[in-house]
Amino acid sequence: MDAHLKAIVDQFATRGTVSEIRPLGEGLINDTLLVRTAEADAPDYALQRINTNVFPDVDMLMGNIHAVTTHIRKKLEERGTPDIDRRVLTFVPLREDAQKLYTTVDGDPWRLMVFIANAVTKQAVNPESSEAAGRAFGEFQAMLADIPVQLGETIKDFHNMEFRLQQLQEVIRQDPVGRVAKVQPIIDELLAHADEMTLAERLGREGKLPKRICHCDTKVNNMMFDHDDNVLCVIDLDTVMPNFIFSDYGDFLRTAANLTAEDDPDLSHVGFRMDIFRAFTRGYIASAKAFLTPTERELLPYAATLFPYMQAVRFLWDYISGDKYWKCRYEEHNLDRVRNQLALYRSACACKDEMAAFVAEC
Ligand code: GN1
Ligand code: MG
Repeated sequence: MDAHLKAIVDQFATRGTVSEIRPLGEGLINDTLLVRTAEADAPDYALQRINTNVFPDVDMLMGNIHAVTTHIRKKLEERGTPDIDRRVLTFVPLREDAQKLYTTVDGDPWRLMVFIANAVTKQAVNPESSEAAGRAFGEFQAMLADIPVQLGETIKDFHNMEFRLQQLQEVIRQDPVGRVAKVQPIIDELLAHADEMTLAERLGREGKLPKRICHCDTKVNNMMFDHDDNVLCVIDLDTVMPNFIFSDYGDFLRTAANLTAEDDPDLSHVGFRMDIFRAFTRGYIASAKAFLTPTERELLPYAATLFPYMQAVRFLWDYISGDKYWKCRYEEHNLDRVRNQLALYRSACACKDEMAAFVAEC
C-alpha cells in the first residue's frame, strides 16, 4: 500500500484498519481512490484530491458541500427515511480539527468521504432509470429550496452561456496553438446560434428567471443506484451552486439522451433519444412541479438544446486553448468531443416541437 496515501488517510477521523488503497472511477477533474478497511463493521472510504485549477476556493467548496449534505441529512431524518448513510454523502473530518473537512498535503487539498456500500454507478441509462433520475434531481433541488445559507459560486459563471461564448471568442482572438483556421466552420455554426442560446441570461437580468440551488453536473454517473435500480443519492457535489434550473435538467439529458458517448468520433452514432427525454421529463416535473414557474417549465425544451450547445462551446474553447482543461487521450480528442456535441445539439433542435408538446401534456 502506498505509504504517502496511507498517511493522508490517517489524518482523517476514520473507523477501522486500512487494508487497501486503489484508484476508483473515471472522473475527468478530481482523482479518486477507494480506501478499504479490514473490519466488516467499518465503512470503506473514498479519498479524493481536489483539483485546484478547477476549484480554486477550497474553503468555499467544502463549505457548500457541508451545508448541502447536512441540510439534506436533516430533511431525511425529519421524514424518517431509512438507511440515511446511503442516501446522502458523509464527509469525514480531520482527527485534529473536527471542523475541517480537508487537509492540504504538498499544496494539494484532500478530502475523505464514506463510500456508499452495495451501490453502483451507471454509465448508461434506460427509460426506467431516467425517470428515477428525473425524480431524484428534481427532489434534490426541492430539498435545497429552503437551505438557510447562501451558497458560493464554486466555479464563477460555470453555466453562464454568455460567459462561455466570451471565453471562446477570447481564445479565438489569441489562437495560442494555431488551431482556429481548421475549426472555422464549426466556430461559424456555433456563433450563428449565440443569440438564441443566451436567452436565459437575458431573462435572468429582466427578473423573469430565478436562480435556485442546482447540482450543475447531473450526469448519469453522478448518482448511486442500489441493485434494484433505485436511486440512492446524488454524488459529486463540487458544482452545487445557485443557477438556473436548466443546468440540472439540460445537462442530464445531454449525456443520458445521447445515443452514444460524448466523445464518440463516429457522428452517425450520435442522436437525441426522445424516449429518454420523455421518461426523464416526467420524473423531473413530478418532483419539481411544486416550485417550477411557468417560464421555467416552458423553457425545458430550450434547456435540452442548451447543454449540448454549451458543451460544444466549452470543448471547442479547450481545443483552441491547447487542451488544458479536459484530459485528452489523443491529439484530436477534444475536437471529436466538439463534433459529437454539435451533432447532438442539431439532433435535439430537430425534436424541439415534439418536446414542447410533451412538456405541455405533463
Ligand atoms: C466535467 O469531471 P466530470 O466528468 O464530472 C465538467 C462538466 C462537463 C464534463 C464533460 C467542473 O465533469 O461540466 O460537462 O466534464 N465539470 C467541470 O465531460 O468542469
Ligand atoms: Mg463526475
